[in-house]
Amino acid sequence: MKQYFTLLLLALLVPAFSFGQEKEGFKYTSKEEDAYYQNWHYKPFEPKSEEIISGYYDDFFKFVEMDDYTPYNDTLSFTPYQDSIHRLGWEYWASDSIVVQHVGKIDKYQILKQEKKGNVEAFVYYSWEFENRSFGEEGIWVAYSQDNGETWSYYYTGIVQKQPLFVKWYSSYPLINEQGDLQIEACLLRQMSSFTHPGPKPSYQLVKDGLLLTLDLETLRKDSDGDGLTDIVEAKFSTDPNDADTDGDGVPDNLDMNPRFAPQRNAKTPVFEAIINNEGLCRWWDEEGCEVPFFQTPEPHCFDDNTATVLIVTDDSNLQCIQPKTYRVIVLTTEEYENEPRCFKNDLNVMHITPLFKVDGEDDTYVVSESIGTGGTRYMVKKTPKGWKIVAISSWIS
Ligand SMILES: [Ca+2]
Ligand SMILES: [Ca+2]
Ligand SMILES: [Ca+2]
Repeated sequence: MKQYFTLLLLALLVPAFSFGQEKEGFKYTSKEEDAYYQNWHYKPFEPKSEEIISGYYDDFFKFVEMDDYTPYNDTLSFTPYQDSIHRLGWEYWASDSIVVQHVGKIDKYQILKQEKKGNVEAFVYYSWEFENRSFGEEGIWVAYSQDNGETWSYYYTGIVQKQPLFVKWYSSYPLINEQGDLQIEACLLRQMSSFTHPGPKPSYQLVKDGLLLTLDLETLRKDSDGDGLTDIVEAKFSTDPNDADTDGDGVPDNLDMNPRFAPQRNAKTPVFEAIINNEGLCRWWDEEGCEVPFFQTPEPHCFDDNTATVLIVTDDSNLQCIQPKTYRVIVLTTEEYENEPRCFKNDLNVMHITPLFKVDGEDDTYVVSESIGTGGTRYMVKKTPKGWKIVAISSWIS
């Protein structure tokens, strides 16, 4: 959390820059690259219609209208715990001496609503793990303990706050119901303006108030194919909830760093892996010895709890089959992405990587750009007798 704010702060301070390493008088222009960006269809933000919002259904959880409810209130921004931290002011972010308090493994700062009933203790919390961080979106998760908080299980609900369900953390309605399931008041909001970086925040219109959302444990826990990813997470990843190994490469979905595409490597694949892993990249003055071999096979690497998950939408077969180390990649073709069956398409954190574009007037030389969040880098890629020499030539942070 603190790191996230530091990153945001850095993002505000650092403008676009070039490394000044391009050969003098040579700009690595590429007609292929120009054509790619000319065909790039930027879609400006448009609010969804009120009809779409009021007709919203959640793919997994039911909500019902209630008569007696806590009205939507857009002036309440912080939970009581967050508020107490904000009163400490900037010192909190600037100092490492303040110990962040946790419940289970979750920072109290992320907790929206918590309750204890007999041996059961549960809370609803925010996490950014599976959301699009460029948009600052907050996923709704549930933590559940049946032994007085000794051991905890954590479940993703698939709900993204305000997209369009808003979960009312300030509701006075009991969180744990008679069946031991979770319930929380909610409403439907319509986003009226786009996310901008660094701000201001988007505005929202209340479309339907007075809803009660039930987060039942059976649905939260359901893992139809037993691969360790719940059906809800598989829907977010566009993996098969009824097949433990979606791409059939022998690595189960929960461990696979690229669960949707089996490795079918070719000579260009290691270029994309080097860029994503930030490994094997050359400095400009390196004459030799840092090439990435053409058919380099990566060490087997499996997902662990510290691995971030990103979405890459691409039709480039060289890129689709990568086996990265630093990120778990969910790769969709543009057609798959356009036709996703989910009711509301709330993206994972999006990473953009272009294909390799041939540089005009040079042999065996390409440019490629990669970006995630608010920053990106453009690389020159040159074929050498042994492999690929990859050099960062410019970078930007907006
Ligand atoms: Ca599963
Ligand atoms: Ca699966
Ligand atoms: Ca697999």
